[in-house]
Amino acid sequence: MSDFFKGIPQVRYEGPDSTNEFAFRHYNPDELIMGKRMEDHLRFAVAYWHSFAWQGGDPFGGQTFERPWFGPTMADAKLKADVAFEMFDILNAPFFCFHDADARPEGATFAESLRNLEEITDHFAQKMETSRTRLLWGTANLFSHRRFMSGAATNPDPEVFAYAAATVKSCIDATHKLGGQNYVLWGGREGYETLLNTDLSREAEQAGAFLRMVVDYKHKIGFKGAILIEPKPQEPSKHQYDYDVATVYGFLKRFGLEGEVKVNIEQGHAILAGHSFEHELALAASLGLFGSIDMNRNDYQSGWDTDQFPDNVPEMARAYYEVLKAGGFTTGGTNFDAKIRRQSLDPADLILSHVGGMDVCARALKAAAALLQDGSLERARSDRYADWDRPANRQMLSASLETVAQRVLDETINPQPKSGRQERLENLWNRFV
Ligand code: XUL
Ligand code: CO
Repeated sequence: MSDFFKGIPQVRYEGPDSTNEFAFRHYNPDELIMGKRMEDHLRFAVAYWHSFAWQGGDPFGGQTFERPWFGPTMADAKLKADVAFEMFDILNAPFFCFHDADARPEGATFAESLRNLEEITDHFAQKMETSRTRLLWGTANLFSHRRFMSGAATNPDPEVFAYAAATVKSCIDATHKLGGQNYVLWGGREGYETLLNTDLSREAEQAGAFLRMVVDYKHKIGFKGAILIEPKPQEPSKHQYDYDVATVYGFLKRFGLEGEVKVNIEQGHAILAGHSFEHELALAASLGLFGSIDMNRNDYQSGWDTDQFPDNVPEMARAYYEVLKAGGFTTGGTNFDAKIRRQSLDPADLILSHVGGMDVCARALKAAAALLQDGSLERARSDRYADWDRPANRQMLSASLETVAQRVLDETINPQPKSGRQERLENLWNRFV
C-alpha cells in the first residue's frame, strides 16, 4: 500500500443531497435502470495514461506534476501500477484501459521493451487477483516515440511498419493475457502533414494490410474481444485517415473488414470532426459498428483536443440516449480518456475529477432512460416515417425510376409539406433533462 492517496476515503453512493466531496450523488452502481444495474450500463474505465503517465506538460511548458513514480525503472513502473490500482479501488472502478508506453519503461531494443511489458502486465495480473477492476481495453502507443513520427502502418519506411506490427502483436498478447474485453487502434500518426511528400494510395494499402493482420491474429489466438478503431480527424497529423465514423466505415468496406471491426467513439474527436457526439454514435449504430466510447470533451473555446472530464449533463444525455437505443454496451464501456488540468496538482484532484465525471454520466443515463421508456420521442419519430410502411410506398424502393414517375401521374401525387416539429421535440427532451 503506497501513501499517495493517504486520508482519501473509499467513494460510495450517498444520494443527491450529500455534501461529501468524496461521495457519488447519482452514480449508484446497483440501481436498476431499464432492468439493468447502472454499473453494467455505464461500464466506467479509468485511462491509465492521463491519470498516471502524463506529467502535466503542454505545448508551452513541461512537467507540473510531481509523482513518486516518475522515473525510468521497472520499480517506478510498479509503484505507478500500485497507485493506479489503489485509485481504482477508491473509485470502485469496474475497468481500466492502458497503452504499452504508459505502463512500462521503453527499452533500448524491441526485445527489452517487450520484456518490460511482460513483466509489468504480470504485475497487473497479480493486482487483478485481489482487485475487482477488469481491463476494458489495451492498446499500443504508436505515436509518441520519434520512430513513429511519419506514421506507423502508413510509414514510408517498411521497417517502421514491421516495428509497429511487432508492437501491436505484443499489446494484443498483453490484452488477451489480462482478459481485456476489447483491443483499440487509434491511428495517432496515421495521416499526413503535406501531400507534397505523401502517396495516399500506398498508405491506404499499408493500413488495410495492417488491419487485416491484426484481425487474423485475433482469431488465431482466440481473442474474443472486439477490435475497435478510434476515429479522429486531425491532431497530431494535419489530416488523419480515420477522420470520423463514416470514413472508418468506408475504409473497412474497402478492405472487407466491416464485419470484424467496430469503433470507439470519443466525444472530443466527434466535435473536432465537425459533428456532434450523438451523430457519431447514431451513425455507428446504424452501420452496425458501435463498440465503445471515450467520454471526454474538449473546451469549446480552444478548438483542440483538451481531454477534459465531462461536466454537461444535457449533452451527455444525448449520447447515452443513442447508446441505449443501440442496445447498450456489449464488450464496450465508458472510458474517461480525460486528464485533470495541469494546475490540478493534488492527489485528491485525480479522484474528484472521476467522481464528478461518473456522476454526470449517471445523471445523463437516468434522463436518457426515462425518455426512452416514456416512448414519446420514438413514437414521434416513427409517426414521421409511417407512410413508408404502406406497401405501395415501400415498393418504390425496389422500383425503377420510370415506374415511380408514372405513379406520380396516375395518382396525381402532389406532396403537402408537414411540420418537422423540432421545437416540440426539444421541449419534450428538456422535460427529461
Ligand atoms: C488521443 C486518444 C487516445 C486513444 C488511445 O486523442 O484519444 O488516447 O484513446 O490511444
Ligand atoms: Co481516446
